Amino acid sequence: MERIVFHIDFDYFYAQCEEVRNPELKTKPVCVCVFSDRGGDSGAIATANYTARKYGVKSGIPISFAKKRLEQRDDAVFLPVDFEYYSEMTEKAMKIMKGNADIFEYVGRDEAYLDVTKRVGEDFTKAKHLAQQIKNEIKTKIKLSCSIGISSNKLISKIASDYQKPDGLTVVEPNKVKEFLEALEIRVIPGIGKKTEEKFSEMNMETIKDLKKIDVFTLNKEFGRKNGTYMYNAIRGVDNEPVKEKEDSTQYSKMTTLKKDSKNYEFLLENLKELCKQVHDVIIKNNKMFKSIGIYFIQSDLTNKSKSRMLRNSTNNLEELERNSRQLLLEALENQTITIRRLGVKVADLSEIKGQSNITNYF
Ligand code: DGT
Ligand code: CA
Repeated sequence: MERIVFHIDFDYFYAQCEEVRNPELKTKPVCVCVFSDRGGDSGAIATANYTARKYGVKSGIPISFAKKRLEQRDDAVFLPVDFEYYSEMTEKAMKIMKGNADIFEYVGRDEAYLDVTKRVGEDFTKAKHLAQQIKNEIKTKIKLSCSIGISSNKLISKIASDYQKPDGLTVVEPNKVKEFLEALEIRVIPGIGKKTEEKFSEMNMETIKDLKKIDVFTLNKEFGRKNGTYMYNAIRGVDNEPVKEKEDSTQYSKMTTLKKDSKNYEFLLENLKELCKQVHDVIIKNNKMFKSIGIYFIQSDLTNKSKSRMLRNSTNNLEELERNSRQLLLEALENQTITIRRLGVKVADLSEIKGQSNITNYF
């Protein structure tokens, strides 16, 4: 059976999120910066919008370089990262994509694979329509643009989603794979880094078509059996990796609708404790630690409110979760005029517990 797989990747994600909450930024070069704690301009660019990229600004370069490159643009904007806000956007985006997939695999904060084989009845024309619908739904609901690659496997779809960015939609049907790949530069193959590319370049090999002249034995000898075979297959568009069900696990949250709308501390605290326990259970079950804690309200007029804080160290400790949530609740209630209808607790900035050294945290 021929599969149909989407790879969806959001365009200039952090910078686009910033444009969404402040549309005036759209015409300006926008750089999202990770300022280091040394002060001034020390730190690096996380990402930049396409206007800034025209001037050579890209992920990873020092903020000072970016400023230099944008010297002639006095409208250039440099914003600090706001991970919490981007996580909220990720969550919304993933929800829309998940609703449109037979199998949904979360990859990273702005990236996912969808197996849609069944719902489009193995039909590429229907698949293209579905992709357009997903793009429209994302645009209408959360105002973001993304690029989608469609093919019969994850590898080609990933390459295809990057083929026409931003706001791209690229379909590579099985009978077009050879033609599509051969024209591309070697570096589009995921996993082929700068060094490998240079190595081939020295051998006068620039495109995938050139690379096909090398047999699998030579590739294995040069790169080891695993990498060599991967490369040999990848440039021929061969990839059998299934799309595996995986959800966004960058944060866990639990929410409850209160028995009555209220802004009474004691009443809310009771509910909050229960929510902390539930979130903590999920954390332990998944073998995780968290570094940030948040509480959020949906108020009686259906508006939202949230408050969060970052801990000094990651933890999976229930008391710490309860204590911080309680403080956040107190702070939030300080000037609370309206009653609260639903209450939630969230932990984020998760990390994996490695080894046994943290076992005491369970008790
Ligand atoms: P694109 O997909 O080429 O239109 O642009 P982005 O910005 O979406 O790039 P992508 O998909 O590689 O990365 C997604 C987000 O991850 C990006 O908006 C910011 C973050 N990111 C990427 N590279 C870096 C980096 O080097 N440092 C930091 N702190 N964040 C990064
Ligand atoms: Ca992206």
